[in-house]
Amino acid sequence: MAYLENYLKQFVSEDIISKISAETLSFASAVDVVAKTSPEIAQAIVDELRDQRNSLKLIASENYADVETLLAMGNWLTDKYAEGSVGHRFYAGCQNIDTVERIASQKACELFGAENAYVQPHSGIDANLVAYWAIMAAKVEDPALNKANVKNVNQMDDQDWDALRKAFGNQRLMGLSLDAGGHLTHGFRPNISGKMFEHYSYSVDPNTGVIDYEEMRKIANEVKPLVLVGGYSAYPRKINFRIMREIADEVGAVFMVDMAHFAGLVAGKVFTGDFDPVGHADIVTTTTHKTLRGPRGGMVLCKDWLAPYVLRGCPLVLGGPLGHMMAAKAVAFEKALQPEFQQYSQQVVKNAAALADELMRCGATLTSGGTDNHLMVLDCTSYGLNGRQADSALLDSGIVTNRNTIPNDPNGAWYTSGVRIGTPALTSRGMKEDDFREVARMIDEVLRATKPVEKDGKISPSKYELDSEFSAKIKTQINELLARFPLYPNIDIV
Ligand code: DSN
Repeated sequence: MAYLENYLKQFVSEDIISKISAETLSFASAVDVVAKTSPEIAQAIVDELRDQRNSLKLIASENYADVETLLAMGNWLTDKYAEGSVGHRFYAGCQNIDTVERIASQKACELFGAENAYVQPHSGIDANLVAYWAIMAAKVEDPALNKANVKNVNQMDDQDWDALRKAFGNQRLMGLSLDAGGHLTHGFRPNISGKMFEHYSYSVDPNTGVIDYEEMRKIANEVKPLVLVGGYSAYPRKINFRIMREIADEVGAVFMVDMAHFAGLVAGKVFTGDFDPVGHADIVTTTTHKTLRGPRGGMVLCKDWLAPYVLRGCPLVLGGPLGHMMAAKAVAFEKALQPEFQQYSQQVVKNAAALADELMRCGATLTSGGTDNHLMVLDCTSYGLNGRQADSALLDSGIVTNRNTIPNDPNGAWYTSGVRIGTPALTSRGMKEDDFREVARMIDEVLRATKPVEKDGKISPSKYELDSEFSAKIKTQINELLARFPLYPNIDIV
């Protein structure tokens, strides 16, 4: 394919064409065309690139999608309705969406060694909803389990679903507690999963900060959950999925893993054997934009017995599939299949280890005493701060993190006592261990320089003092560091 070259050849010589950056041309043209109708939106797109370039992004769930992935999203695949699944659509003319979805699913299966992949979910929440309804639907149709004798899922009305919920009685879900790093969609009340299921938690050992599998086994035996969920959004350690599989089998639970945070570490073969969920779990959900570095979206991988139900995700739970996003997922999976992605994933973990080590050398406390994945949770109380004061002070100095609970957090989910720090994004920029050690020292310096503010004899939970000259000095250091690692160097539009 040489669409650009063929077009330009009409106007300029091949020598000039060879000097043109296709990436710059693509994005510059796109922004200019958008600007004709919506100049403010075009400006926001350009501003976002500038802001991303200038920030020290340590949000553990964020990354920078590859240029190919970005470009695969902005096209007319978005214009097609394609409810249903590959070869089985409710609309005519879906041949190209079929191609896109089939390739994306095949690549996902290849990447993760999965029996089936469903690439339609628009987000991680959607992927988890598809998984939960698929599990319930499968149970309905399993005569050994269908105590309610409810109908085929396609014929169920509201009363049937209601009867199903009541008949199961033990429609319980057990996942990692929120304060220890679990996710809202793992059965917590603010999310619909907390209304679909009676929720139970397992947690971490208070002394080690690491998941206590024997305690998990004990609770699972008492609760007998329908679904045992593994996975997290703020737990800094590997999880042994072989042990969780054993526990699920012991209590007759479906074993589900939400690998949204560490999918890239699985794809990159950092987490293998007991720590790779795909061989162990019945169903695995993920987002595609975190460590996996793809477009913003979700995906479900499952064993054959769940596939007929998972593939009904649309229209049971999801709206029409997003063809342009599935195209970008296919591109991202292809990129993740390359040896460079394995090197990247290994570097993410090495960088996290270096960052954690240097923070602790400076005197910081990390939950569980460190990390063996892409993230860590820094306990800010040793600096006399809560999470909100700490993440705001860091942001003032150009360091972007997010506040997070620590296990049994006395400050609750709003103020919190910790900040979550991750390495995927800056590793994509090319930073290595020594750079992250420098980052660790800057974080420590900022937190040491930040002081809580007393008001009416009480410490304010949100106010703090940080000398603006000091913040400016740190920002200068950050700019110098970032300048060594240009973001999207082939795009020259800002
Ligand atoms: N918002 C994601 C995160 O930051 O971990 C999880 O949904």
